[in-house]
Amino acid sequence: MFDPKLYDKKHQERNTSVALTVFAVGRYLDAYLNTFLTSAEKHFMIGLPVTYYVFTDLPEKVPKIELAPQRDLKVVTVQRYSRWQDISMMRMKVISEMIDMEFEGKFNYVFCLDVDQEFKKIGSEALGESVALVHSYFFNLPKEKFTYDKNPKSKAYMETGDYYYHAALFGGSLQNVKALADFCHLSIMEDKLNEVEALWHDESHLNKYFWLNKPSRLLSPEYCWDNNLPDGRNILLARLVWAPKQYDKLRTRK
Ligand code: 5GW
Ligand code: MN
Repeated sequence: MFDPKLYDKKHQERNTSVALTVFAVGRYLDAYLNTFLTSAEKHFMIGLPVTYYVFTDLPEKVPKIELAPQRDLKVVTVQRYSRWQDISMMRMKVISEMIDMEFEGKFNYVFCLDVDQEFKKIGSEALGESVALVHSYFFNLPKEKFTYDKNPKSKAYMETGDYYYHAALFGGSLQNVKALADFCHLSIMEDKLNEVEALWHDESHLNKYFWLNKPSRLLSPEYCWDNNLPDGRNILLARLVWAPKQYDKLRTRK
């Protein structure tokens, strides 16, 4: 195992600062945001300056959590799309715009996460120029099982790949995350023009991006583990865990 203190020391010397983006739109805010933020304050890049950017349609409902020194939280209002696929996909556009309008000059790295998860222990070892996460459902499966988009009409189409990446966490330098977000957003828009939608939405496009542009740092499924998986004995330390899915409650239309 690596020594996390060595990574922290390097980043403290370099004055590394990190932006963490998270979307909590509609019912996802009440269901997940408080656990996400309070666990991040305890277990995400402790010792480095971190600013949370919470994107929501319900800004007044963002929990007021107590922040440690050098930590900050900003709330950005976004529109709520009626289709959940669009809620998920529009994140790429918003992230790209934020990098240009807000992050440039303020941060060295940006990390983008799903809200339905809880931090256990993620340190500065996870930082890198271009960071991708191996999906915990596929790390021990053969490629034939990977759920890449298989429709040649979609921009996300890929015949084969190397890993199946999970879109619940990605990150890197501002420049690299901007390139990823632009690639995914433009591909999503082109698919819309062609009246197709990739199998797993933004995740399909992200997989295509990382197939064409290899990440510099690959995070193991420890970094986004689902405790319902049977092969947890191989996971020494679940560093981020999936919150229990509440699809019946959250995915039905009001
Ligand atoms: C709602 C219904 C179905 C799918 C997604 C949503 C949804 C997602 C939403 O209503 N509000 C919202 O903020 N999201 C954001 O998109 C959250 O940050 C969420 O973590 C992310 C991806 O959606 P997930 O977590 O339901 O997707 P999976 O791939 O983890 O199942
Ligand atoms: Mn999720």
